[in-house]
Amino acid sequence: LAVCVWLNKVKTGSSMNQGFLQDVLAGLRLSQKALSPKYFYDEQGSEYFDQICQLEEYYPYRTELALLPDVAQELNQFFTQHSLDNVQLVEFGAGSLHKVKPLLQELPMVREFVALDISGEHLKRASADLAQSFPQIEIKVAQGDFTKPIRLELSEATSIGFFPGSTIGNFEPKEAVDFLRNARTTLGKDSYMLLGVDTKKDRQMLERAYNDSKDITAHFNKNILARMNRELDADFNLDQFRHVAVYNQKLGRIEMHLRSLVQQEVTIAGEAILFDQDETIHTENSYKYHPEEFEQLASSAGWQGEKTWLAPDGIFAIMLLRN
Ligand code: AVI
Repeated sequence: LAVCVWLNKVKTGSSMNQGFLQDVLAGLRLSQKALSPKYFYDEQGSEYFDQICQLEEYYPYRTELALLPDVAQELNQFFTQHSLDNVQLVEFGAGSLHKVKPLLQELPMVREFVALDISGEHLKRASADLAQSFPQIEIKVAQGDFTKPIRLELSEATSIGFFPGSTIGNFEPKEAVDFLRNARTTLGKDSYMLLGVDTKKDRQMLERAYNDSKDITAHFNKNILARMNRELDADFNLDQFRHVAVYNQKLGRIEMHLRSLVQQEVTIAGEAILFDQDETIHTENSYKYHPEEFEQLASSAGWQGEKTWLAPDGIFAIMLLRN
């Protein structure tokens, strides 16, 4: 197998938990309680997310996946025209590695694939699978928190970053700029970046995607409470919280919250946290961008818009940026 676990576990067990506990306590001491959505993705949370991607209501996943074969074909032409015959693909937040397959199928110039994700076990399994389908490509996986600056020792090949799924929307716009600037440094001179961006659209379609009829998104959201119970010796009663997802049109983002149904006290690693009835923990933002708006944001991080592919009705965009 061509898989090599390369930067395996940038952060391991206890140091990861230490950071988790500190972030949780800091977030729950705020007047608007808040947790970072990156903590959704332990084993269980990554599994829930995979289930979300199979939901009829959750259009971003299937829409992007349907667009990718065309994108890949055009990228092939583009790389050929620009005589780029040695390319390494770097996926940020790689998760289950479903999205990279249509690219690898069409792009023979990709010799190396580097997958980064915060959930290492999930990624390791997925990459072993990928290696079987693409034995000619060198596959490297690294577990790490790509919301922070990272340094990868990349080869001399032309780098193309890949950040599908509109995960960029889970950053604050300012953090998205920081991420894109860091990615520019990571990927180096003459690199490219291919991103999935969920677009602004009517409220109904957006809110449906985050309030599915099978309640998988609710389980995904509440998993952050279950995870604190598992890892931080917390005593959240999941039945005492309700999943809430609404579109904040003014800020152009879906907001997910967990609303406390009663006044209650929860203990986390010995610290008592009080909840008023109806008080919420803000667990996620998912920003939506008009393509031009996103191009503007990317340009403030030093990237130039090269090409945009739009899904039918403009419900999702894939954008190629050039360093
Ligand atoms: C990973 N990310 C792009 C998803 C989103 O749509 O913001 C996470 C998600 N949250 C609820 N459903 C899916």
